[in-house]
Amino acid sequence: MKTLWLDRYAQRTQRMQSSVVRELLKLTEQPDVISFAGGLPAPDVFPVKEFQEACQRVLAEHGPQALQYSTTEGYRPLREMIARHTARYGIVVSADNILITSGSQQALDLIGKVFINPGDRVLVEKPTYLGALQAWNAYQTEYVTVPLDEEGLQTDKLEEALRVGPKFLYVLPNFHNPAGVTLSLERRKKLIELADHYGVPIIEDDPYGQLRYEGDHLPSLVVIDNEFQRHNGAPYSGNVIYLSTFSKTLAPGLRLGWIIAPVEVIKKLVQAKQGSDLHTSTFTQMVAYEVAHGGFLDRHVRFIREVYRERRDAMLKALERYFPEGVRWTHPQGGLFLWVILPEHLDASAVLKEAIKEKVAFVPGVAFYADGSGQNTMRLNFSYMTPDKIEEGIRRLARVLERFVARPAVAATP
Ligand code: PMP
Ligand code: G9A
Repeated sequence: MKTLWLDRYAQRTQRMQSSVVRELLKLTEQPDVISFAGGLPAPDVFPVKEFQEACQRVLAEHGPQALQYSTTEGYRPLREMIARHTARYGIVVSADNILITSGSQQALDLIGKVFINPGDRVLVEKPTYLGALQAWNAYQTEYVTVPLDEEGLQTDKLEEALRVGPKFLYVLPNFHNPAGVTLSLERRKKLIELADHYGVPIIEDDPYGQLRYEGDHLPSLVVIDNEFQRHNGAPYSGNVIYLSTFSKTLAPGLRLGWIIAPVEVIKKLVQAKQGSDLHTSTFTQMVAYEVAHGGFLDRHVRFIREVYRERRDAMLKALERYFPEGVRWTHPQGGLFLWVILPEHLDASAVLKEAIKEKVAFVPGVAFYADGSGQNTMRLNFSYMTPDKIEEGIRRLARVLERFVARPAVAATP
């Protein structure tokens, strides 16, 4: 294409890439494809009727306000409701510590805009959420990585990475995307202690914390940091910025997330957001508040936990039954994903090409690695498909995998 534009792209665009999940979404929208790819909530649990009624109430009772521009910080009753909800989990903040964002994806972008200079290092887990990499690649970020295992981030490997002097550390303690693992309490404490020792702040991304299907709730890093700082005799310092979203508990089409941070940081993030979109949709915020407040959100979360637990169990059962020997996977206690590790010599991207022909899709794990490794891994989502589709999809995928596993490893050229 000959155009005056292409050679005028800014340097920061060089590492921008299309999201693999977003690209796969186009393909998996075909009705006959069984998709374990996108992190999509089950459409059959969306509270459509409640939204319909809430839209009518908002328009009838507050129509002009709902259709007007509003403050960048967000709709105050919604922020107050979020503060009440998080207080139950020990995150005690006021509405002034909360900024409503257009999905927590925007929160990641605003954090990049506010904190990252070209060439700055950010410490991420290996693997990590690909949307964070996509947001921060645009700010010319370099990454330092620390691997995960079944108990989450391997804190015994953290010190070396912290010594490099990262700007901040990005971590997903609950039901990790993509790995499905949960950071143990002991490691949470170790993480806070080490981050404090090396003076590195933390971004805690927690879209799935409420979606626990077994085991006990573990305290958020914000809570552990708060306790730790007090033990040191200091007041709460907000060393942890916390992100969450209504995408997985209400509906992702709302594009409603939030950031919890110290008031001074919120002020800077507000300035960054003003340059992006002025504010998140007034109407959407008011409707979400109307739906969620007064106990509905709690009831709804209890309901979707049941639905997703059944789907997770259906997937685990099908994996046991159909997947070939030599393939391993994680056992998530919550969230939307589990993580599959293929024998070392296999390439999950090649498996995907064959799987698509069998009308089943997943995300090859490599997209979640800041260092381009993880070729032999794949992410499976279990929330989007019904249990019978899950069983059928895993059966198809197993057929494909069997062909790969049966092939001898390609010997290295001497
Ligand atoms: N962070 C993580 C870890 C996620 O998994 C997602 C969505 N898949 C997001 C952020 C973005 O979510 P949203 O913008 O819909 O709130
Ligand atoms: O649709 C998206 O891009 C959000 C989902 C992210 C994911 O699948 O991890």
